[in-house]
Amino acid sequence: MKTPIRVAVTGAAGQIGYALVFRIASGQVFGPDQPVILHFVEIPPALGALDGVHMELDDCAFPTLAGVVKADTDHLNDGFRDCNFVLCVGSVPRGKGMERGDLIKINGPIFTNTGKAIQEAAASDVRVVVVGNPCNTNCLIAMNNAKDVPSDRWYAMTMLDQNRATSQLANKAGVAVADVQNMTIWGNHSATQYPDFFNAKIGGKAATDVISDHDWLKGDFISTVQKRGAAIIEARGASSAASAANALIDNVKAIVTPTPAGETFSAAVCSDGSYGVDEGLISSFPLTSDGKTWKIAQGFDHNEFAKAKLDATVAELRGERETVADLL
Ligand code: NAX
Repeated sequence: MKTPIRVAVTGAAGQIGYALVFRIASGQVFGPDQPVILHFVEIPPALGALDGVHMELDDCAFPTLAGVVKADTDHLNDGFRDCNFVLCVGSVPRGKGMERGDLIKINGPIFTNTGKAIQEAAASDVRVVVVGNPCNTNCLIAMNNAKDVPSDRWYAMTMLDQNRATSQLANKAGVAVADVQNMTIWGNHSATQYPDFFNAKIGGKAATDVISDHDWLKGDFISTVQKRGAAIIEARGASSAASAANALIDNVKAIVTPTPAGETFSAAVCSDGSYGVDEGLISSFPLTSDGKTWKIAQGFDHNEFAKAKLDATVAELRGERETVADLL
């Protein structure tokens, strides 16, 4: 057996956590011959529920689960100790009447502590994926509070948006989802995100050649992807959980697996200035991975329509960075 890898999940007793941890423990993420030690981090009031999740994990008797470590948020270093992956799912949800700016201010301090603890306690090869919203800016805060952890180790999740967009395109074109490639999400994981159908391919051809209804692409397609989270809440009475956990699994797999030639995946990473996105912002791009680190794929063209969309989402990220400037 290989040496176990350690994977921390914050907010592990929440609904995404419940849809996530069994799949990691079962070997679906890192493979059937890779033991995993799960580290769960929760706020003190959720520790009872966390014990229940732990009991259920024991009851699955997964051969790949090599241990469980539990810590509360007052002991983050214990939670992240020697972890190779830290999946930051936990955060305070947006309450009724709460503005996005309020949410950013409430969650910001959580991520300063998260960043510091990752730097102090996690493994030297740690990679971090932030899911808890506002995920781009939470990731920015954590990264800036962990200056010794290289900037290519930080990701905020836009894979759920990519998956949503991929399904929409496949349905419209009447093809399998596997036929859709390079479906990139640009910018912020928010209603300003830009799902880039111009550079998407369907069966190797430009999506705009396969789908002739360009009004749909520019209108309903984009707004359906942007507002899908709200539509799920409306229909289910609760926010996306299984699809979010699934996207996180896709995201981690995309990070640890070399990307096949010609393909890309979306995640928000620290901008190097590519495509005119301000350096240092955590913004979603088309990426390739060599299994260890990422590169921003170059050569994606943006016409005037796309440039306006990208500018709007980057402007929002810039504004969020200003809101949390004192935490960076
Ligand atoms: P839940 O409210 O079900 O679970 C959140 C869990 O986090 C709770 O168990 C809570 O006790 C815990 N928690 C709260 N503060 C914490 C802290 N400081 N440290 C550790 N744990 C803490 O929410 P859930 O539906 O699981 O969603 C989790 C987060 O994912 C939310 O912020 C949500 O907005 C975000 N999402 C992000 C998505 C993305 O694509 N990036 C999509 C899905 C989801 O909406």
